Amino acid sequence: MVKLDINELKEMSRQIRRDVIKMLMISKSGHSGGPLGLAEVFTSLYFNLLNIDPKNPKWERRDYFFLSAGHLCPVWYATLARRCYFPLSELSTLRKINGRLQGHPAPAHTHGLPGIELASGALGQGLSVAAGCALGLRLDNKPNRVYVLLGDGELDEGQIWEAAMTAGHHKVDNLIAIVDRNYCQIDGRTDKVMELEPLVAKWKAFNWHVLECNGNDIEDFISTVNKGKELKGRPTVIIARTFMGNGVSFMQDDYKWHGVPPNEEQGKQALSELSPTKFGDFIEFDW
Ligand SMILES: Cc1ncc(C[n+]2csc(CCOP(=O)(O)OP(=O)(O)O)c2C)c(N)n1
Repeated sequence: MVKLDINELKEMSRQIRRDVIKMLMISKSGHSGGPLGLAEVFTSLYFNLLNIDPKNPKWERRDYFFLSAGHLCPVWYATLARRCYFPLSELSTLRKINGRLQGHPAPAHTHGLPGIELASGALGQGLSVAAGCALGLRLDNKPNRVYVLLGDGELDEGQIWEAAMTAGHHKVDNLIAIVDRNYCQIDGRTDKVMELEPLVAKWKAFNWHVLECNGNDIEDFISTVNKGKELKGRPTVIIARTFMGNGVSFMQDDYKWHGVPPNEEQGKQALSELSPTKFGDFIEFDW
């Protein structure tokens, strides 16, 4: 099991941000803001928290991870490549026709990537899948945990709350949902589009344990997930506060970066703010 120390985790999350910027500059299309905001969450999950074996993605004892908000996949692709699920060089194929890194994720058995178990992109479905998976594992007396990542705007989907009610009712305590609470969604701030507060009270009313943390702080996020693993009798939701576009000054906390890539000048600027790391870039640009 690979576990990086805290300084390496921080450096890896910066590298993953650099990867996301370069991938988007090459594809000239895709989502910048959400993926950049989640670099710490994905680094922590894949380099510290998840019980996984990249050499054997279908390992029977693995923790399951589902990305319900599929548009966030650039950060997932970069993390999976850094964790050696597939070659780093393939990151330059984001959104290319016939490639495995489509604009929304596809699983290995449908020509997608190893480590991906659910096609997503249509918002609202992942929590239902995760709850069913966790229930099935419990029925089989398996110790595996199930994690699912949801966007906060995604919580506007009614199916999320059907799944929340079901998981709460069945006391599915091998399930941890993470909400990317960046207060931004495609059309604006979440409070303007559809008020979610009081969000903690809502999840509690559906019989969930609720934890909150700073999702851009690796130590806080890891200790919160570890706390969630100990909670019994109910599913756990972690409301992880993040900033959309975190790490890039002109994208930070701005919903307009939800679904657009940086152009060359903006990409150069972003990379100058994210200094190179010891892990190295997957591609060098000939500016
Ligand atoms: C069922 C469905 N409806 C609408 C969309 C279009 N859509 C894509 S992303 C998005 C906003 C999601 O907001 P959030 O989950 O907060 O993601 P973030 O903006 O933080 O990346 C919407 C409405 C979709 N993908 N699926």
